Amino acid sequence: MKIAIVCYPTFGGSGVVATELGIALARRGHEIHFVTYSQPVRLELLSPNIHFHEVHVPEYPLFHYQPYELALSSKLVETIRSFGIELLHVHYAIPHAYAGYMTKKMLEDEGIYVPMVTTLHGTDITLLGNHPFYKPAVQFSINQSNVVTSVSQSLKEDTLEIFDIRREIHVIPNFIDKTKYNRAPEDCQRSLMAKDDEYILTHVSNFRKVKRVQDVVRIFHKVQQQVPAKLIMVGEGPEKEGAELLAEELGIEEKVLFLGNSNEVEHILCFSDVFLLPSEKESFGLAALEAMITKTAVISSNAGGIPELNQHGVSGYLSDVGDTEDMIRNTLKILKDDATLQAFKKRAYERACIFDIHNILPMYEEIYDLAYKS
Ligand code: GMT
Repeated sequence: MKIAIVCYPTFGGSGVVATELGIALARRGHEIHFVTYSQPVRLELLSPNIHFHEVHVPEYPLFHYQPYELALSSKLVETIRSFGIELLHVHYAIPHAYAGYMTKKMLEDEGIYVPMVTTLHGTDITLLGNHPFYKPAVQFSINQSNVVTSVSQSLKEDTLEIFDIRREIHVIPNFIDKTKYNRAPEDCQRSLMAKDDEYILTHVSNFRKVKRVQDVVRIFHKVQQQVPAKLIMVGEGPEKEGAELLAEELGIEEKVLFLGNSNEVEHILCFSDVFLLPSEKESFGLAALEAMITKTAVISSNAGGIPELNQHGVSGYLSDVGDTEDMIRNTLKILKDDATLQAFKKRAYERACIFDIHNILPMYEEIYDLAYKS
């Protein structure tokens, strides 16, 4: 099938899922066209089945806000026409589903019919879509999609609660390509990050408020008082500075490494023991899945879709949002001896394997068939 994928090309989870999905579909023989404002960060290699079409938004001084949706839908119309695209898959409703709807309408005017699949990722529903400034447009464009998917049951329920949705929402969980994470332990250069006797705790996110990165630092502060440990913080975002300041205030700045955005998350995760995800909202928690596939136990909140991934007492532990004391206790339970840690690591890996791309990709292919026939 010839598929156009619209996504954010950045380090955010929705962009990562869209990119990995496109790469996997291309390997299965589909022709994939990414349409976005810059080359997606995880799209390192273009192949004969993968194309990238850049959306340019010229700066014009009259506009206080440059009209990205207009440029995106125009680019989509041009791409769909030129390449005979059969299906449009938009990731993250805002503003992609809206631009996708306009694309469909413009093409219908020329007698071209292209079905649209919209995948809801989380904050497009729970934080932004919810806002009265966006809500009518988001609800309308979700209802106008031929097929709607969400990355967890929890996100589906949130969507049905927040909006008046007339479409069925199909749950297709996020996925991982486990072959990308099969680094041998001797290739993991753990010594670069910590001493032999130190545990490594990791957090990866976009450092937005919902991630509660200060909780991450506070949990680590107490944990390192009990066991030797380092904390690796990966990502960039508005809350990063506050987390750095807190680490300084608590006198642990030498034990907390802020690495910024990285294309090598799997290298960092491969020497991690515990992944911390105390988020206030999380529709799925892709970063936790990436940690689990590298045999890292997860200490998380029980927000949103996280319990659909992290199993309490199995792959890690879940606590109420903000209950850092419980998260500290749970981290120490995992780190209490090597046998316990290894058991959690093994079970985290086994749980993550359920979300391997080979299990999830056929679900998307089924959805494409459904949309195509609609
Ligand atoms: O985590 C973020 O804030 C980024 C955001 C995105 O859309 O890029 O992530 C959302 O989508 C991810 C991929 O489906 C999910 O794994 C994240 O849980 C979700 N984030 C939130 O719901 C806060």
